[in-house]
Amino acid sequence: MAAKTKKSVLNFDKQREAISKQFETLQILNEKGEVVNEAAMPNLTDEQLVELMRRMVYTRILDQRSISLNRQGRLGFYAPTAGQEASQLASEFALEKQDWILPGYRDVPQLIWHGLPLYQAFLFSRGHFKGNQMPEDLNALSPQIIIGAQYIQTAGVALGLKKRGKEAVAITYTGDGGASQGDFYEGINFAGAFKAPAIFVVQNNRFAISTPVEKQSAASTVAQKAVAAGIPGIQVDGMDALAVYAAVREARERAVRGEGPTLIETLCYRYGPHTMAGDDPTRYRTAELDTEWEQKDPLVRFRAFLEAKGLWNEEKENEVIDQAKEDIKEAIKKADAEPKQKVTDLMSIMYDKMPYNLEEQYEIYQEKESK
Ligand SMILES: Cc1ncc(C[n+]2csc(CCOP(=O)(O)OP(=O)(O)O)c2C)c(N)n1
Ligand SMILES: [Mg+2]
Repeated sequence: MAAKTKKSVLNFDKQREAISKQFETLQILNEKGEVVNEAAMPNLTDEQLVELMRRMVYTRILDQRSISLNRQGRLGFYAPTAGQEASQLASEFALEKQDWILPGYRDVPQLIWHGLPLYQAFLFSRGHFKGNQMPEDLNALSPQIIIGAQYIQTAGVALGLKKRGKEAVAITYTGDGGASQGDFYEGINFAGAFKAPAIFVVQNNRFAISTPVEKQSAASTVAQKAVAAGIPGIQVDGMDALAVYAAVREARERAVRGEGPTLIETLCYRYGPHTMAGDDPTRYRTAELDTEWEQKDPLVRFRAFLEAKGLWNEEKENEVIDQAKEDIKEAIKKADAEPKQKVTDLMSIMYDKMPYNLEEQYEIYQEKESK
């Protein structure tokens, strides 16, 4: 007797189709700066719109100056940010002062706009411990270098805020590479289970150093990874400041209402190298891809949007550029004036009371440094 052909019980094509419909990209401003989604337009005053533009222009200048300062040997570790301004600054702009930021190494701009003095950002770049000492009124942890580790810490910080009854959220950032790490899944899963007021942002700039996103995961979006954790996920145009703001603001509102975390994937691009430590993007990205993304530039479209409303012009832009250059000059001077760090500094800031097994080494260094 011939065996009956068994009908497949899986229908992956149908599943995949349903997923791709569910995770369409949210866009409010198109590449020309035209509003294409009035219904999703966030509630921002003219002053707020102008302030957001000011921050993006300022941060682009800061990026350019940081790259030259690094080349002159006046800065150390630096991960370029141009191309990611809308993802970084519009998301921070949607927060309140009491909210906590747990950044990755590329997310220094969010710290600055949340309250980290510029000279401390430069000290962080130089590996000086004062760059990691957050001011009292700044709710933030130091930039994380271990990919994805901040996701678990964010679940913990958010749960802590909830347990203390604070009306605040914890937001964290990683890249597409980070979304392929184990810590990413643990973080969103734990936060989901405990309804922790967290916002998990993945800045998908398409590459983890040289590895394209397609090689990191078979999932067609990062946003859909939220489904397995039982939390909402959304993919937004990360070159569109208004879309990023709208998504983060809504995620914040849900979180403070006690409805738990949200995963937000921002589609963006870093124009520069991965870091200033010798990466050459021309070895893994084509000129065509660069051009394609330059046309989506977050500053160009937001500028066009504001100019059409009569809220922005060249004069305003030049004022911001001059201000940024002036501030950077002052901040570098201030960073230069900071005493060089000593080994004993590193030991004494780490411990309230020096552990007995380090006392001897501490004394040896004290002796060396006194010469
Ligand atoms: C756990 C861990 N593995 C590897 C590295 C080395 N590393 C540094 S950056 C990076 C790529 C991260 O890419 P992505 O998360 O997409 O962030 P992007 O740099 O693009 O912003 C890697 C693998 C690391 N820092 N930590
Ligand atoms: Mg990346």
